[in-house]
Amino acid sequence: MTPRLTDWSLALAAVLAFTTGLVSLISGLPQEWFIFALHAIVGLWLLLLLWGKLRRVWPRLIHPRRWDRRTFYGLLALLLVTLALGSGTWWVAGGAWYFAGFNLLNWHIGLGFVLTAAIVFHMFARAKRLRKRDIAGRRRALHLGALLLGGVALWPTQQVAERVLNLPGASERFTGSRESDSYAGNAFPTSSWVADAPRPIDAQTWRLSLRGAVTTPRDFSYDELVAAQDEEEATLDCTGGFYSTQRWRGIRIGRLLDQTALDTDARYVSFISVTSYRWSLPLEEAHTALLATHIDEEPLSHEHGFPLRLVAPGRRGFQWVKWISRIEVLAEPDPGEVISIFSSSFTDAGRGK
Ligand SMILES: Nc1nc2c(c(=O)[nH]1)N[C@H]1C(S)=C(S)[C@@H](COP(=O)(O)O)O[C@H]1N2
Ligand SMILES: [Mo]
Repeated sequence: MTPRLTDWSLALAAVLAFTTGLVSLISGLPQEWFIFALHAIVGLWLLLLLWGKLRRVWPRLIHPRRWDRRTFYGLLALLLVTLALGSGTWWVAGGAWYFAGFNLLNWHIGLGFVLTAAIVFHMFARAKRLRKRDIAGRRRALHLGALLLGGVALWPTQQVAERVLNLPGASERFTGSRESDSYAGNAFPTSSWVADAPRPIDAQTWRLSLRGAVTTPRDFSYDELVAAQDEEEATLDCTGGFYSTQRWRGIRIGRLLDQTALDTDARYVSFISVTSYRWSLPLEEAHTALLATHIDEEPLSHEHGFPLRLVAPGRRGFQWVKWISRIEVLAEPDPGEVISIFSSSFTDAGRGK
């Protein structure tokens, strides 16, 4: 392949790796497994392409006479790519390594963002146009096709190897998350998207308010919600890399919404924490989701969102809002919720004031 074709293939692979990685963060339904497979395949493809690029720039790296400022950036980029691909691959194989309090998956995600930014910057500064002769010709096409196929073929090989070698990663869920303390009540790990840490909530004075596109806004007491006794077994799957299946108890959101009439333009239901952290579900999905007060017979612990948290099967953990005090029925989607999950930790309530 010509240098330009290698470089443009690398750029394409990087864009695909970034998008599939981003989409994987909000994927949790079993039928969305292919997003994760695609992400892995693109990673393996990147590895093959890098091999080609490395062979080309190798002489420039090993001869001190040929070093310049660009060598330094080249080496930095190589290090970044190695760490990003390495952390992902190692996590998938079952690696349990922590650095600065973050696991390999956390590092993989962080490095993915940094690397993408670096590539975009590099392309604006140095990208050369693809010419016809970079892509024309049977040999070129065959070569490119072989590399693509190589990436696709490596994926099942890696999956089988993982099982044959019985690597710890073989027991991971399709999302890459590892099981932790299922059916163990409040004992499973607790997690925050950033650092939400509100004060414990007094259930006797706490109220859940239902507002928005409804004919009569309503407040519910803790005891009213507990009385419903609806149950749901569901898996909380955190993008940080653990999952836990529990029997949740509380009130089905459909049952709650039935207590008032919805406006005809009602489309989404937004769940809002005392810290202002919020997330919404389409109305139909919200109907079947649960607002949990208990895990098995135990009330939720403070860390798990007492008095009330969202249990949204098939959604990733960060969407399972904890410490809910308000529900708002919406006519439009709420793009601001994406910002709310980052900013809530900086509100007074989020900092525990
Ligand atoms: N209010 C609020 N809800 C939240 C979060 C948060 O930071 N604030 N973190 C989310 C994340 S990232 C996950 S994985 C789950 C973790 O739930 P757990 O602590 O019960 O395990 O809660 C979600 N709900
Ligand atoms: Mo999470």
